[in-house]
Amino acid sequence: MENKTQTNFGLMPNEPRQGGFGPKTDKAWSQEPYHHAAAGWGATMSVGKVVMRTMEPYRGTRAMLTMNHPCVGFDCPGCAWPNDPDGIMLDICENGIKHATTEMTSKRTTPEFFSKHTVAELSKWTDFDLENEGRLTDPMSYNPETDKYETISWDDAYKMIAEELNGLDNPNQAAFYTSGRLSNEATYVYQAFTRDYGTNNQPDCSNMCHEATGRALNASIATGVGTVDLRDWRQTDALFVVGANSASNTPRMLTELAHIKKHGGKLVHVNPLREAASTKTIVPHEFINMATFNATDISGLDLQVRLSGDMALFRGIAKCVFEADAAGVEGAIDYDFIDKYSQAFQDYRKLVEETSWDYIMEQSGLTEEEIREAGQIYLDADKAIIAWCLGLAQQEFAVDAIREIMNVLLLRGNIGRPGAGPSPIRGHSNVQGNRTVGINHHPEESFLVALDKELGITSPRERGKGTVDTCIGMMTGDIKVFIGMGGNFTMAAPDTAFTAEGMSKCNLTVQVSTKLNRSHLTHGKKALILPCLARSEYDKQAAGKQMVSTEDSMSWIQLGAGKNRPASKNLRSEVAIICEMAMATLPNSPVNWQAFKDDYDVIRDSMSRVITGFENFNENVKQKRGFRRPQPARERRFLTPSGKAEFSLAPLQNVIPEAEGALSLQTMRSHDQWNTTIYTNNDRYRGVKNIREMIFMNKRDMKMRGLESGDLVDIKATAKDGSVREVKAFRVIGYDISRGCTAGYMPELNALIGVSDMSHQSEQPLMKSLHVHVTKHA
Ligand SMILES: Nc1nc2c(c(=O)[nH]1)N[C@H]1C(S)=C(S)[C@@H](COP(=O)(O)OP(=O)(O)OC[C@H]3O[C@@H](n4cnc5c(=O)[nH]c(N)nc54)[C@H](O)[C@@H]3O)O[C@H]1N2
Ligand SMILES: Nc1nc2c(c(=O)[nH]1)N[C@H]1C(S)=C(S)[C@@H](COP(=O)(O)OP(=O)(O)OC[C@H]3O[C@@H](n4cnc5c(=O)[nH]c(N)nc54)[C@H](O)[C@@H]3O)O[C@H]1N2
Ligand SMILES: [Mo]
Repeated sequence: MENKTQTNFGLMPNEPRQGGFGPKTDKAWSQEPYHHAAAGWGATMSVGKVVMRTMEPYRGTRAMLTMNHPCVGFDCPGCAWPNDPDGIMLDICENGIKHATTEMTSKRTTPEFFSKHTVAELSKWTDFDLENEGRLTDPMSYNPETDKYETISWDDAYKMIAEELNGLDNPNQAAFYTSGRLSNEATYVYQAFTRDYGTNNQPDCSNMCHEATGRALNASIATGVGTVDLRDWRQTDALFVVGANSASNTPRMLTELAHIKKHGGKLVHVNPLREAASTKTIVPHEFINMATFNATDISGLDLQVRLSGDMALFRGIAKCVFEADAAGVEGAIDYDFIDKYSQAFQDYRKLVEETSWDYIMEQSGLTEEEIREAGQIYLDADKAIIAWCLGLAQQEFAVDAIREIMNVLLLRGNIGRPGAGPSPIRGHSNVQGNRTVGINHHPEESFLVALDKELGITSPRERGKGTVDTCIGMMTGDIKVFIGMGGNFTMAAPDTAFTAEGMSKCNLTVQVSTKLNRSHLTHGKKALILPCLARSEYDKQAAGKQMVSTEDSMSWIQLGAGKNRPASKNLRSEVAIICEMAMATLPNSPVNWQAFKDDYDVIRDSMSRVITGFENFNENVKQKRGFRRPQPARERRFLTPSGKAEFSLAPLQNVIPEAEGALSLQTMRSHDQWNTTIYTNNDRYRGVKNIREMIFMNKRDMKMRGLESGDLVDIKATAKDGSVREVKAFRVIGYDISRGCTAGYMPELNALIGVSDMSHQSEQPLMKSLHVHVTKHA
């Protein structure tokens, strides 16, 4: 079979496109250091532009005022940062507003639009242009004869899905993807449907995001999530922020950084790049400061580790703690905690002692002095929190690295007491809730037992396929039906051309979406686009207006409801679409899908009998601020096999590319994008304008290669299996980034990530640790 290239699917143009997948541009690109504070007026102006472009100033403003007000408004569809537990009124941020207002656009992608454009033609559009057509209005079905999407009734669409699913030899030939936007209620019925149908093939965006976090924390302390919340943040003495670009990706976190600093707490930023959140900010709530450009200092110790050098840094911090203990510093190690609650402490001490400073320095890319400074900050703090995001979770040895962070926290009993603990920062607004309520391709037996008992079904026990295995399965023919609840699988997954080709081989692809994206164009032989309500819109079912819940990064679960009129009369809610799919596909199901669809309280009651911590769910979630999910580890009950918190004993692996001239490459987000949705070609805090097809490189590394800022380069990535992928004619830009490291944007650079190039610890694709060669464009 012919091996398709990027160009076949319009994934990468033949000609270099400076704006990448963003808007086309011939404006001059530029990059210069950004000297202003993060947030503040730059943010305000940028919001204004997006609101004007989507032509929704009124609805945008109204949305802003009700967003993140539990029970009154809806949860911001942006990131998973928690709402203010003490109730500051305007708990919103620039990127959340942008996100919500683009959802509320008045533009529509109608059947008339589809009648005017073939898929072949749309494939040549940029991803920006596709989404910029606005909200999808009607169910559409692909017609291979015309190469166009045509209208289909909802009933006929469900019939097609049922026929294809029931026509498979085995339910494991279907895969059911979830993007982290789905509410708890929709997620719960979705996972129940796929298990009633007969498969655990539940790839989700977590497989690319925080899978490593869940695995590491479970192994160490028997919980998949962080143990702190914002009240802990507000009383901590030291906060480590590792591998997160909070000014762009969780802007509301800036408020907390400022708060910690103001109260005398210490901040340590660990990042190969100097990101905006490590300097100064204007707290979005403080309007007087905004008006007077009065920035708050949020600087701290900045540690520019090499890519994946974090584990070595934390090993070094552990060394400092052990050294202080040996020197007789009282309380350096919390022996009460160690004795009572932990396992394998002495083995860990030995391991740390055996790791040399030289190796730690080499692997972290930091000096001993820098690491000792961080160690001292850690030792001086009675209460410490370590927070991390993708810079850590997407590493090859991420599970080991996160467990090393846990080791460091355990040494000083920094868990299960106020102001202390691990604090992973989640991405999508409900990605954490998706896991809590059952999306998992390797579910726990206890969950399946409870689910089966509640619903009268027999869930499959066989491990399902995650994201990478789904990509491979589509290519090998093991997966024949792909159903995507939200998201943009083709562009989010690794190895774009491979994934696109796999999708095109499926018998049926179904995308439940709000906007047109490339996953609709890299479709199966049969293909459906099913348009759904967005979170900002009201959802009316038989029992009246419905509310849905989400869980934030810090385990708070809240209820919300949209207020806006749906973008089209022909939209259905995600819950309704899933229940209707289930009823069409499984006519003999013991589950009362109709009751779930009619009244989401019924779903919540069912969840309360299945999910630990969800007892009295309907009642608890309807409290003014919702509730925090109970979590044994927060109370120092560690439900690991040993009943104790487990020190991990992983050796420090080499993270430096061995091939001559090879550099490490990480793929990250710009300020003006939401994953695969790109708003503009700018990246404000990194000072980048009008360009996305670029990589940052340390100036000394450029000099060694005879490169100057602005030169066109080709980037070749070598996967672990030896296969090579290449993108051409990107610009290289000199930047303050650690030696040997480069950085560019996802999803443009996903083309470089081999599909099988994943972490053997987490099954996550190596999105932050590619090995590349960069040469002048030939
Ligand atoms: N505006 C906006 N907000 C978002 C998103 C968005 O696309 N746009 N996406 C959402 C989602 S789904 C997620 S998961 C989160 C992602 O939030 P982030 O994790 O902040 O996302 P990235 O842009 O991938 O940035 C990774 C950061 O880690 C650093 N980094 C890379 N490699 C390493 C390393 O080896 N060590 C260390 N210490 N640092 C490293 C990078 O320099 C960068 O600062 O954001 C969420 N919020
Ligand atoms: N190279 C590289 N690749 C990455 C990453 C990286 O750092 N580097 N990050 C990974 C991470 S952390 C993540 S989370 C994934 C993101 O992967 P996804 O979640 O799959 O991608 P998104 O771009 O968030 O999805 C955008 C689409 O979602 C649909 N959508 C928006 N709102 C709704 C809604 O309310 N309901 C429904 N049904 N659909 C909606 C719209 O049609 C829109 O086009 O990408 C991963 N890919
Ligand atoms: Mo994510």
